[in-house]
Amino acid sequence: MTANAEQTALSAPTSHQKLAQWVSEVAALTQPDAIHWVDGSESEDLKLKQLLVDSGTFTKLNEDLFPNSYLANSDPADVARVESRTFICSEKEEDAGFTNNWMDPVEMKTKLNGLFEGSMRGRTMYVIPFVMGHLDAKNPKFGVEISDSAYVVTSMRIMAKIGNEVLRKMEETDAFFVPALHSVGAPLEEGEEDVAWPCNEEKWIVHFPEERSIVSYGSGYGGNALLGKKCYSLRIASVMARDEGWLAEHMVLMRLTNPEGKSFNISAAFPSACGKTNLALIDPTVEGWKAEVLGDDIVWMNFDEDGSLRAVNPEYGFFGVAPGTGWSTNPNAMRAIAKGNTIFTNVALTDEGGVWWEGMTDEAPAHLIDWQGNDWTPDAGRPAAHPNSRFCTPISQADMLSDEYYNPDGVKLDAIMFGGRRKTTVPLVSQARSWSQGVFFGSTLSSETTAAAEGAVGVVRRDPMAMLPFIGYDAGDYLNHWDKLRDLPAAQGGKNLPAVFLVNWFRRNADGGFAWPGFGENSRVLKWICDRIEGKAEATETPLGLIPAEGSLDLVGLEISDSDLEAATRFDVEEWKNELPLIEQWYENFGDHLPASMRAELDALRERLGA
Ligand code: GTP
Ligand code: SPV
Ligand code: MN
Repeated sequence: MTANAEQTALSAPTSHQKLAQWVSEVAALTQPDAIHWVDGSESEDLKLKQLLVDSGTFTKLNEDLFPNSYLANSDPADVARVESRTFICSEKEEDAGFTNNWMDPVEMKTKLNGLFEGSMRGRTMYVIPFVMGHLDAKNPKFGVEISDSAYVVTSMRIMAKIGNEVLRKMEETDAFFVPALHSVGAPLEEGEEDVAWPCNEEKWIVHFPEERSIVSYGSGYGGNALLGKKCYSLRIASVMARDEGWLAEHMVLMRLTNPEGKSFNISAAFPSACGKTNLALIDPTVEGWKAEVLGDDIVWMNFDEDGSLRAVNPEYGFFGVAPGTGWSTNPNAMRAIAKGNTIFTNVALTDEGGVWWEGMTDEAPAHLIDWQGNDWTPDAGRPAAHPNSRFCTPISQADMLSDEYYNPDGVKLDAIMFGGRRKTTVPLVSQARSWSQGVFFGSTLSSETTAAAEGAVGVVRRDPMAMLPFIGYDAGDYLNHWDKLRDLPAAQGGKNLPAVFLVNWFRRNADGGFAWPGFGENSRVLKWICDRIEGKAEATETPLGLIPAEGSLDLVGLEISDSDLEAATRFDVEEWKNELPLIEQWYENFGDHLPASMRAELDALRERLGA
């Protein structure tokens, strides 16, 4: 460590002893040129953005088109979460379960220590105090990320509450915080010129669930580097939730109000890049219904004294998939983005200093600079934006943000939806008959893979509760935790669990196109769900669950052919008979950790199918 950095570490501007000590240990190990305690101010933010422009990481966009907004193009080898390099290092291997990579924590720490030695040389080490969820929650969830990336600091400032206000609050109670250490793994030698997107070929995204700590090395991309998001709010939080009787989930949170003025709060778990942000920001097409957003990616749920499940969004921004987000499909997202204060990653740059991606407008501009910095024209034969390119925008910029977003107690949840991207088999909407069946829907959730993680795209994989890459412990224990919620609130004087629904916007018609128009038209399904809760909509029994009875799905004004409607909503016994062995096979992975109730649900389904 340079003398300068040593001085700063010693005079840490905090009375939080544990924090001061951790920062000085990390500085001694990583040997940064300087230490910067992030205060979270606007002036600091602007300085960091200028620094990122100077180093070539950021391109400042045209102030008239996108005020205070920037474009970052990443290294082409650092564009998505790296699940193969993501580890849950519990003390015992069986506690990580079959869905996670595992390594002995002592061995892992030795390895990481070697990598972090001198890893911040030539760079500034940023100390970012943050809180996920409300600062005035009963039990605020603090974290501190140490990172050598200014891109991470400016992005974390959008996604979480950071800086002095958080630090002061942590100091008041000497609060526990999750230490989250991040380095891009690209030290600079004396006189060495930096690159626009420093990273390392070797990547490690590591969680220590017992200790509740995170270490990430080698990547600068979103879910790998903004450690408050998936690493803390899902992987570590799911472990906290297991121990404390609550839930940390990969979900949208929204509020719908019917023409009579009654409001319903609904959460929805869809795997990555399967439509959460689009649903969260829905523009309902059904007459008289209003939608408000509370969250688009992560929901924390806890029981109140009445035994009702209450939900909050722990994040402060959207980190949304850009491609497919457009003025016709998602005008609410576009309006939020257009207010500025946005960081774009891996989208294309227009000649006017704006941004473009596939699906933003029907017609592509005649010339662009693509996400890799090359000239691009519509006949280029390759996408201009990376399929997993992202916009990072403050949630407060959404006009449709519900006032309840600011309620630290959260909203009472009326319904939970599970949904995946399936070309066949899964009908538009089905309601579970019981909580157990709802957990069965979640436990067997499946989807065709997308570009949000590395690997092949379009392969069907099971994704329990859309949490496959995010469960911080054994997946069977996780299902048990969900299943047991049935009993939990009883001790508190009653249970009031939300209704559960399975949805699929992505079923195909005979021509291979989407059978259901989706996007704003999904409000028709939401209406049916709310009406079911009120006992106003008719349903038909299927072996799986309850689907809309003829005429109970509001189709007024919808342009859809009879054959498409049939393709989207149909329950097909044969398709489900084919699905059974796949579920059977999936359940084998859980061994004796599979809840007995899930086995019973599968047996009952088989019987109802006559298989
Ligand atoms: P993560 O941020 O990775 O967790 O993704 P997400 O679940 O928020 O996904 P998002 O809403 O960004 O949507 C991903 C892709 O699905 C985009 O390309 C959308 O255009 C597309 N999509 C979303 N909703 C629908 C829909 O109702 N129908 C169809 N056909 N496509 C949709
Ligand atoms: C996802 O992949 O589910 C995302 C993007 O929301 S990331 O923050 O990279 O996890
Ligand atoms: Mn996500």
